[in-house]
Amino acid sequence: MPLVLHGYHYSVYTRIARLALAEKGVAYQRVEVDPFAPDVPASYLALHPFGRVPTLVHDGFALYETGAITRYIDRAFPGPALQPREPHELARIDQVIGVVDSYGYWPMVRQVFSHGVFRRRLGRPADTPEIERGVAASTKVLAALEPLVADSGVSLADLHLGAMMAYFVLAPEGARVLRQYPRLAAWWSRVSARPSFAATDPGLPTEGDRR
Ligand SMILES: N[C@@H](CCC(=O)N[C@@H](CS)C(=O)NCC(=O)O)C(=O)O
Repeated sequence: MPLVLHGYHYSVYTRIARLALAEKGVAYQRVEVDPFAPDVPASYLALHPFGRVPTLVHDGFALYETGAITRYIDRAFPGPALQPREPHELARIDQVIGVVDSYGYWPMVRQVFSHGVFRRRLGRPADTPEIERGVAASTKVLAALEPLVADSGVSLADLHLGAMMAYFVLAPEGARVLRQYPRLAAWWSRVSARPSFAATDPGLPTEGDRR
């Protein structure tokens, strides 16, 4: 049954879906879509009306929204379960994913990483006040996550948060925030060592990516 992931190489949300597929050991094809390009193909917009990435298409079944995609991957394919069954534990997983989506993505990725790392790599000016606002908002997010992360196993919450943390700590400002939270720092040491993280590492843009 064909399985296709439409996504952007540097997208954290695409990486979350790739992490789930890697943890399950599921083979798939990738189609590259840059959601920031001015000319996102109409064929992609037909799959995702908001023009974001990723979208998963499984044997004709098209699905967007990363939380829905990773839960689908976990339920539809064999391999290790990435969600517990116990209601309290499952609620914590869903809560962490919600916190990351609602409060973490923008400051951790779009403010601290994009301005502190990505834009600099592309030779674009970094907006220092934007980084500072991102650090302040991210500190609140990491403080909230400190008691919520698990200290063993792997779940969809670890993948969701992990994809964002991987970018966040590439900025020295982000790495400094993480050091203030010992449980989270230990969680990150453990989770980032998983083979799925090495297998899905997007790297950083090079001179050739400038546009
Ligand atoms: N709620 C969406 C968010 C996906 C998202 O924001 N993806 C980013 C890339 S990491 C994107 O497509 N951004 C394009 C834009 O902001 O225009 C999901 O969970 O899949």
